[in-house]
Amino acid sequence: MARNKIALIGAGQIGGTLAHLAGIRQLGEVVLFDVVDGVPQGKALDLSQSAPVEAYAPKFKGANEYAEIKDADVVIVTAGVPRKPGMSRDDLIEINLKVMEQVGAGLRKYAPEAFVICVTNPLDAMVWALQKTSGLPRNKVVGMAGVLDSARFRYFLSEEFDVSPQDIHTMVLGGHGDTMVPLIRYSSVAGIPLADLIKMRWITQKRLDEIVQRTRDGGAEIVGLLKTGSAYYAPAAAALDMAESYLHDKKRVLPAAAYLNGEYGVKGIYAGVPVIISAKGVERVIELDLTSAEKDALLHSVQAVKNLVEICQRIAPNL
Ligand code: TXD
Repeated sequence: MARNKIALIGAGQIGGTLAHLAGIRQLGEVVLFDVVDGVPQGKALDLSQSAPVEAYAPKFKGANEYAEIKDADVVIVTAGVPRKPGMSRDDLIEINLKVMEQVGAGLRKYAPEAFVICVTNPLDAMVWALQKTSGLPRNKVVGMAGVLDSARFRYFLSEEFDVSPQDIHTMVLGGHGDTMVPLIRYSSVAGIPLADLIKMRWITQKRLDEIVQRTRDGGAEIVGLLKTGSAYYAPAAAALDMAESYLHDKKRVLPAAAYLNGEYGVKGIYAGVPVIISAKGVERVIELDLTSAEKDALLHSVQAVKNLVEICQRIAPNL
């Protein structure tokens, strides 16, 4: 059986972690691409040398030429620059938009059939730009943020309740930024809604509000600690879950930045919503029956994404 090919555009912190996890999860052969000469090659060699110990069949390659990503099944894009302390995700827009133009051209030429997961920030605007510049079908280009934001929410709740994070389900909608919308009503511990857990005195509303805020600030908290960059272990794990759902036709229901074509009353931009990811790509956008307060919060977040997309269009009027 032919192996799947996974191309990682950007061989930095997240790219390297993605390659390692893809090896451990035996997802297929991995090509690490970067503009910096030597880094993807060095990481690929290092990873290949971990194979005898980890007991996986190695097939890692480092590259500086887009031709090497030819016919990739999945492409995960982390190319660009990350945040430093004091920066917002939106401060990255100008540099990373140029990067998306290059990556889009590479995808168009060498991997037009791929399922593409964008991770680069500011996420919702960059995935929009990547779809435009690559010209790939909208259901084959998605952004990763919701799985990470939900995982952060799950972890904080698991700490609070002292239960396994595995038994916690959460849903985070909207853009990947300060306006993201962690949905309390759709979050539960083994099916027990958070509202019931308040009644059961497991948590107070005030404490829950603090955890929601910590989730919104989850990325900045790590940037503040690391000082030299942003989170990479959890983002890589989250992006690979999306890749696996596509490669193995798992039909996972995951929050992702998906192209909205009228769903939630939004048209023409990407924003975080629950989707089903199958071998077809984004098979379906799930339209939740939101309360008016939830809908307002989502539309507020969508407005923040629209503002970023407008900045992109001012910088690159051809998009
Ligand atoms: O939830 C999410 N979506 C995110 C997003 C969570 C955490 C971090 N997120 C964003 O991912 C972050 O703000 C950055 O925009 C990306 C990548 O983060 P990472 O921590 O991996 O950044 P690095 O280590 O700086 O790696 C970026 C690599 C680096 O090796 C550069 O040489 C390379 O990108 N790079 C390029 N590769 C290809 N082509 C071009 N043009 C290019 N420019 C830089």
